[in-house]
Amino acid sequence: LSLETRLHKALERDEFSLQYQPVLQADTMTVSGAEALLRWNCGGQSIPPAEFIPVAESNNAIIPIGAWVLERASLQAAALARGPRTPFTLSVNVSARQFHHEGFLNDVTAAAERLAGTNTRLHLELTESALIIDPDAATRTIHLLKEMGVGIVLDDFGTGYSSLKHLLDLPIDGFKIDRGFVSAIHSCARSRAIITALVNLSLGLSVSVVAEGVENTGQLDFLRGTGCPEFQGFLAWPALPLESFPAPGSTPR
Ligand code: G
Ligand code: G
Ligand code: MN
Ligand code: NA
Repeated sequence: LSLETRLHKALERDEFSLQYQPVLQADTMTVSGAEALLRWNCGGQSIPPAEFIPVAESNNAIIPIGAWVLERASLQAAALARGPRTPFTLSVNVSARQFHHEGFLNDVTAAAERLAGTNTRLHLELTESALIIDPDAATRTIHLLKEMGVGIVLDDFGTGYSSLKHLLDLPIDGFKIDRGFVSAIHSCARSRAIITALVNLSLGLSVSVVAEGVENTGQLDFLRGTGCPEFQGFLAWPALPLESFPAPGSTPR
């Protein structure tokens, strides 16, 4: 069977699961949030999202799959955040097609209602392609999400069709620094300059910024020096099954 065919049956066969990568405060090394990452176990074989998400996006399977991700993540949020003490951010990736689909706002509303009255804030991670497909529709949707208290974060910021005008025109709550920049911190002065500029931009705009793919203390020390407030990466934890997710406020090792 083709990947495409298997993907259409994967939901009814209950082959998807979510893992959660901890997001940490850079200064205290404490857990402050989680990014939900989709996993597909296809007949005992784990297929990486980089392989199946593009296929799901091209054949619209991403619509029911994306809805399932929002539902599952919001149902599991209480177990991740564990009690009303520490503010917690749950980040969910949203593909451009899903974002522009008619059912999307209903799915997010249902997810936001599950989180209401908890300490958990919902952030949706969008790539800028979602803003470019139909800028007027994207603007309307983002304003509606904002009214719901749902945050919009630009994923892989600076790697795609980045336009600083998005940050000017839209009520964006933050962006994520792509791990390509982070992995080059040690070897590339240009990467360091770009990261420094991105962090300064986020501070000037009073929006959040999370550095992705932090793998060693040298990278973390550099990021701290720039004032980057949050990070995720193998230095702290990889994506984990729900049962292994550390308590908010805890520190690795
Ligand atoms: O976990 P991993 O590094 O393999 O994820 C690779 C990429 O797949 C992520 O950076 C993300 O962009 C995408 N991805 C993971 N989970 C989801 C999801 O639930 N929805 C969408 N649209 N993309 C996801
Ligand atoms: O596409 P997106 O950036 O949303 O997803 C993050 C992806 O990066 C996930 O697939 C996750 O497994 C992967 N990842 C997370 N931390 C690290 C890291 O420290 N190093 C590397 N190489 N990959 C990472
Ligand atoms: Mn992401
Ligand atoms: Na990313």
